[in-house]
Amino acid sequence: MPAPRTVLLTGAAGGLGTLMRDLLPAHGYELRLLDLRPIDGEPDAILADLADREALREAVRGVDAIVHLAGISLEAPFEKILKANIEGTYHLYEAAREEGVGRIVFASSNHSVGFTPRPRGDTPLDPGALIPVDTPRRPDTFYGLSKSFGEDLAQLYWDKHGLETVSVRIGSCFGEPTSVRMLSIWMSPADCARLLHAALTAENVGHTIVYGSSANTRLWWDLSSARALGYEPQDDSEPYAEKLIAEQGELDPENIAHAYLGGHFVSDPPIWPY
Ligand code: NAI
Ligand code: 15L
Repeated sequence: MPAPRTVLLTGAAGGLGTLMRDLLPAHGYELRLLDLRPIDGEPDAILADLADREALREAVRGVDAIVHLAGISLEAPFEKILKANIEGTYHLYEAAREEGVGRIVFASSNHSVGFTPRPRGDTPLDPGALIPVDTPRRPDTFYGLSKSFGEDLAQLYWDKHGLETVSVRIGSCFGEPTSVRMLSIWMSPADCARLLHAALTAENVGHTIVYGSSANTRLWWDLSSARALGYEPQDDSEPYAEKLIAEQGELDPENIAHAYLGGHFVSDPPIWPY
């Protein structure tokens, strides 16, 4: 596959979309932007709902690849998740298939495996204790379930139609980690752009699932499938550890919200505001 240059970024108005709009062009991409919501300073952004197949077909026409971030990014009533994340992702894959787009990078989430017990032990963990990418899926919410669906959809479109996907189980991608859990699953925005670039350019990915995080000292999962794409994370949450642990304390093994990869999503998930 020739290196992609023109990339459709769905969810471009969102938190991660805004970060990636700033960082991906430096990796050589020309971005086409799509979201439900308008984007300040981007009059050419495509305003479309993932429910609108015709708009999606037009949006994907001629692009080399798609980075699919759009959708509900937290827990919500099942009907909303069904429409935006499950049906919406299906519509995007159909549009990509119909228009012959060869690759999608899908924003999956740690919440597709959120009910996996987090590893315990000294930091850094022994490599054998890290959660592997082929751990059984254990969604912690309807939201996590929709990401599991997206991963299976990606596998189907690879097996049946030869449409490649890298599914990135993103940990927490924000400017800084803000909780003790995030020390283990944080992905700096710059590392996220590096990982998306690797996922867009690696050869013969078929359907590959990777975890998305920086090279955190307190890492919980195995980054080897991401590294195999050529991803070389440069950042580590450790400089934030002392302050966050002083403020919040260490994770408490007796607290259900601290016991699993998905953190508080297993017990008291934050709810999508829209
Ligand atoms: P966000 O909620 O800030 O942005 C999502 C964007 O998708 C919004 O701009 C929204 O308008 C758009 N959108 C929602 N429904 C849509 C629809 N039906 N049609 C078109 N656009 C629609 O979320 P964020 O944090 O930017 O996350 C981006 C993606 O990455 C999401 O899929 C999320 O599940 C995933 N993710 C993000 C993580 C993070 O740490 N930020 C962690 C794990 C996964
Ligand atoms: C996610 O999947 C969410 O989209 C993001 O907002 C964070 O809450 C992240 O997971 C997390 O687990 O911290």
